[in-house]
Amino acid sequence: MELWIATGNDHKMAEFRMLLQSTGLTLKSQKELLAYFSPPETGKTFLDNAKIKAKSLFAVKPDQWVMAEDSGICADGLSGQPGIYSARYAGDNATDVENTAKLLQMLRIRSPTKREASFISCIVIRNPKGEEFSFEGKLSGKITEAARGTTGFGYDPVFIPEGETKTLAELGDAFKNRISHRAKAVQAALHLFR
Ligand code: ITT
Repeated sequence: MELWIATGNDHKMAEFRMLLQSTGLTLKSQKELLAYFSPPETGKTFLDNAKIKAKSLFAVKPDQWVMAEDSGICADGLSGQPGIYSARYAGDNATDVENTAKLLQMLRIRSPTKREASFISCIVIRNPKGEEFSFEGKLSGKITEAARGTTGFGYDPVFIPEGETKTLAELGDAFKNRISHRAKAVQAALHLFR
């Protein structure tokens, strides 16, 4: 069975491949479609945005299973920011390095000591009947004062999971995929594919 994933983010796609390996599903990315454009993420919550992405891909793949995810990092010292704006925190076409630099700078200015944060992943799945299912995963931890490590993507170099001393980007992909927000959300969804 095919599962179409509504993401243009290759790092997310690689993680989904690892996390869904045991299901035997054939994962297809929106990038395999000619002229598919991601919809504007106009929602106010992770769930809203994941629904928008799932609905948009389902419109062109109505006879398939479709999955979308919206995710981000919420810093307690910044009242939950950047949250749903994580991918574009430093501007619409910002790179991971620019977004991460902005997060460290904002914490330095507004909240140098309160460094708790969490990653959130919200997954929405639509089946060929058009039924919709949603799942959430959370990973708590804290934000470092400087980037460390080379694996993963996004804010991984500045995030230390609770109970650890290294950043996600130092702990490596295998470790991340055991404990991440995305792993937890996928785990909760697995029953749909059994
Ligand atoms: P799609 O919408 O096409 O899936 P995207 O990267 O724009 O790709 P989001 O809108 O969900 O995805 O934004 C997620 C951002 O949150 C992502 O770009 C990172 O900056 C951050 N993020 C999410 N999960 C992360 C993770 O596991 N590690 C590090 N940063 C993460």
